[in-house]
This record gives sequence, C-alpha cells and structure tokens, in this order.
Amino acid sequence: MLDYYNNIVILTGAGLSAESGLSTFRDKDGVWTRHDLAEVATPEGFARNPDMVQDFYNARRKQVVEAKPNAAHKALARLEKKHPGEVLTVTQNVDVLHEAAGTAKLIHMHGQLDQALCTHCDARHGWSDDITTATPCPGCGECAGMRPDVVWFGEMPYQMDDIYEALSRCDLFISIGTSGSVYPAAGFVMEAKRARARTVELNLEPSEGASLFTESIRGPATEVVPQYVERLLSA
Ligand code: BJW
Repeated sequence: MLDYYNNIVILTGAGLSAESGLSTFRDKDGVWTRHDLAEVATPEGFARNPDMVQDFYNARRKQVVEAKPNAAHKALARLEKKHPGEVLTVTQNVDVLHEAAGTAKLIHMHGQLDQALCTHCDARHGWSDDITTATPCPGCGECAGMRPDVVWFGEMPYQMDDIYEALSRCDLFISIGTSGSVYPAAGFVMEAKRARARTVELNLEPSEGASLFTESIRGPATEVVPQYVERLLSA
C-alpha cells in the first residue's frame, strides 16, 4: 500500500519514447542533429518556410501514428491506476503514447502531433493526415492557417498554471527521459523542491540538472521505469 506519497507529478521527455522507435532531440542521431531547430521549431522558421516545416511535421506525424507504447508508458499508466493518491503526468512529448498506454490524467505541455491548430480561429482538430499551407480549417473554413498543434521555441507551453499548481502540492516529483535543457520544464525540479517534494530522475545519462535530484536512477526507460513503479506500489 502506497501511503507516503500522496501527490505525484511525473515529467516525461523524449527518452521515454526512444524505445518505441521515436527519435530523441539532442542525443547522437537525435532530431536536432539532422534538422536546424531554428528553422523547424520556431514561429520565425515557420513564417520563413512553411512548406518545409509542414513536411517536417507531416513525416513525424506518420511515425507517431505508427508507434506503440513501451513497457515504461504502460508502467506509468499502471501507477496512475493503482496509486491511491493523485498522479499527474506532464509530458513534453508530442506523441500520444501515454494515452495509448492508458494514462488519463495527462498534460501535453508541448502540444500533440495528432492535432492541428487553426491560426485564424484558434480551434484544435484531431489530425492524422498531412497538413499543407492550403489545408482549410474544418471549423472556420479559412485556408493557409493550419499548423501542427505543437509548442515552438518562444511560444508559451500549455496549461502552465495547472502544472505549477500540481507542483506546489506534490510530495514526489519524477523526471524521466528528459535532458533538462528546455525551460520551463527544466525548472520544474526546483518548483518541486520548493514544495519539499522528494525528487527522482530516471534517465540513461545524467541530465543537465541531475545534481538537483534527491535520487538518480540510470538505465533504459523500459527497464528502470517498471522497476521503480513496482517499488512505489509495494512501498
Ligand atoms: C533515455 C533513453 C532511454 C535517451 N531511456 N532515457 C535562456 C535561458 C533559459 C530559457 C531560455 C533561454 N533562451 C530561451 C529560453 C526559453 C526556451 C528554452 O528553454 N531554450 C533553451 C534551448 C535554453 N524555451 C521556450 O521557448 C519555451 N517557452 C517558453 O519558455 O515560454 C516562456 C515561459 C516563461 C516562463 C514560464 C512559462 C513559459 C518553449 C519550448 C518549446 C520546446 N519545443 C520542442 C519542440 C516541440 C515540437 C516538436 O516535437 O518538434 O519540444 S524542442 C524539443 O525539446 C521538444 C522537447 O519536448 C524538448 C525537450 O527535449 P527532451 O524531451 O528533454 O529530449 P532530449 O533529446 O533533449 O533528451 C532526451 C533524454 O532522454 C536524454 O537525457 C537521454 O539521456 C535520455 N534517453 N534514450 C531513458 N531509452
């Protein structure tokens, strides 16, 4: 029976989905070694070359649609189901593998690739096909305004108030498979420490903020996450 940690906040990054076949960003062979982030992941890059940015996300959307959740996603869904207190999962990932594994209380702070956003009417629509610069919005009908519903550098991540509220109440903060190099997510560990939470990092390599965590567990997510979840559930 788990009775010590009432409120758990979990932050996940690209390393969680690496073993589902989706590239991370900053590792060797990561997305940013093949693409210039200033060109594909900023509003300015999109304004300069919308077709190229749409192509980049159309290709990634196809990979995301085909990917399957791995043992780590499934273990986190099991934790949410079995834990008697609150579990909030905040993901930086734009894939939808947490949902596919069964996680229900989930925030996609950097958006999700299975949605498109209309820059004319601000409506979001579920999306599995390609988007082009001529794609009309299914809501308002305007053309040339659809973009992937993802958060680029310089844009405000989603549901920040909800995230900070949960961090202010958490007693366990778990960071999994993120390099800790992108803010505001990289600062969540400090928010959790301010709330006097225990902070645990699960990662293949030490992240940029590794020294800030109470405990660090090294290894591939599909091994260390299920082990850690079992440890929590049997505590
Ligand atoms: C494994 C594994 C395995 C591998 N098992 N582990 C100067 C100082 C401070 C901040 C700034 C600054 N200048 C600009 C900023 C702000 C900027 C920022 O942080 N820039 C940094 C580069 C410094 N941030 C922003 O602009 C954000 N907005 C913002 O700040 O708004 C203002 C604001 C202020 C205050 C409060 C709130 C808001 C927006 C950031 C948007 C990021 N967008 C992207 C692209 C999304 C769309 C897409 O997918 O294309 O999000 S960038 C990319 O990085 C993506 C990711 O979500 C994000 C984080 O990457 P992640 O997940 O950590 O992946 P990696 O590759 O970096 O790491 C993988 C890890 O996994 C590694 O550690 C591996 O070891 C590990 N691993 N295999 C376990 N099998």
